[in-house]
Amino acid sequence: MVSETDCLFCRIVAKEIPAEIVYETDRTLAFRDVNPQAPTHALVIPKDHYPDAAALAAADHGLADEVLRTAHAVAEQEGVAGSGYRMVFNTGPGAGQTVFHVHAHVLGGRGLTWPPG
Ligand code: DGP
Repeated sequence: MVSETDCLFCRIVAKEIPAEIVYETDRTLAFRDVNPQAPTHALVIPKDHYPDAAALAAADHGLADEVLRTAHAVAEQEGVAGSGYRMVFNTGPGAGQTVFHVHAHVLGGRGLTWPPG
C-alpha cells in the first residue's frame, strides 16, 4: 500500500479518521463528502496515494480504470446513474483541488448546470 502519513484521505483509508463509506473494492474506496454539494456527493479514491488524476493516470492505468468503474458503481447504487451524474477530478490548486490525494467527486440527484463555477 502506497500511503502518506500526512494525507487526510490516506488516514481515511487507514480508518484513522471516520468517514461514511458507501462502496469499497480491493483497491478503491468511496465515501460521502463532508460538505455535500448535491443530494448525492461521494468521493472515490484509490487506496494507494497519488496526488492527483494526472499522477494516477501516468502511474497505473488499471487503477485509474478501477476508480472510474467504482465511481459509476456508486452512481448506480445511489440511483443517479439513469438521470445523469457528474464525475469531477479537480486537478491542481487553480482548479480548486484542496486535498492532494486523487479523488473523483460523484455528484447527482439534482439538475447540474454547465459551465461549473
Ligand atoms: P477538492 O476541492 O476537489 O480537493 O475536494 C476535496 C473534498 O474533500 C471537499 O469537497 C471536501 C472533502 N473533504 C475534506 N475533508 C474531508 C473529510 O475529513 N471527510 C470527508 N468525508 N470529506 C472531506
